[in-house]
Amino acid sequence: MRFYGLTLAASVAVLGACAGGDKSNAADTVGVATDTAAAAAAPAPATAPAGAAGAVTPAPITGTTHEVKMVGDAKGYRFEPANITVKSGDGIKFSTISGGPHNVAFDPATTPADVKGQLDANMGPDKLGELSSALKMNPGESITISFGNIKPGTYPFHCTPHLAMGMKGVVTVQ
Ligand SMILES: [Cu+2]
Repeated sequence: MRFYGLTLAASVAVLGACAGGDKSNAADTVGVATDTAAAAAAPAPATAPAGAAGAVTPAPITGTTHEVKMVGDAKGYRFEPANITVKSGDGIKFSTISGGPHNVAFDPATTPADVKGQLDANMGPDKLGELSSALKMNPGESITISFGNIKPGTYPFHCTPHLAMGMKGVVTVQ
C-alpha cells in the first residue's frame, strides 16, 4: 500500500553550452612569414551553430494558460481536473495544493515520436527524465508546460510518485 513506484532516473541535464571564441593570444603574433608552401593551417570552424544537433528549442505559450491542481489528501491523489482540453499554443500550470511531491510525466512509449522532442523541451528545467517534469514538493510550487508546437492529439500523463495511486490525467490538444 505504501509502495511508491518511483524510478528516479537521476538524470543530469547537461546543457551543452560550448563557448568557443577564445582569442587570448592576439599579442603573441610572431609573424612567421614563410612564403614557400601554403602552410596556412586551415582555421578550425569556431562558429558553433546556435541550435546544437538534437536540441529542440522550447516553444513559448502563445495562448491561454490553464490551471490544474495537484492534490493529495484523505480522498486520494489526483489532478483536478484530470482531463483537460487545450489548443496548440496554450499552456497548463500544474500547481501543488497538497500531498507533494508531485510531477507531470508523459509516457515516452505512447507519446508520438514527432511530439516527444518538442514536448520534452516544453516541460521546463530540472526534469527527472525524458517527458518527466521536475518534482514540486510544497503548496504553491508549480510546473508550467507549454503546448506550443504540439500537434492535436490525446496525451495521457501521470504523477511519477503517485502513479501507483492512480494520479493520472489526459491532455487533449485541439
Ligand atoms: Cu503526485
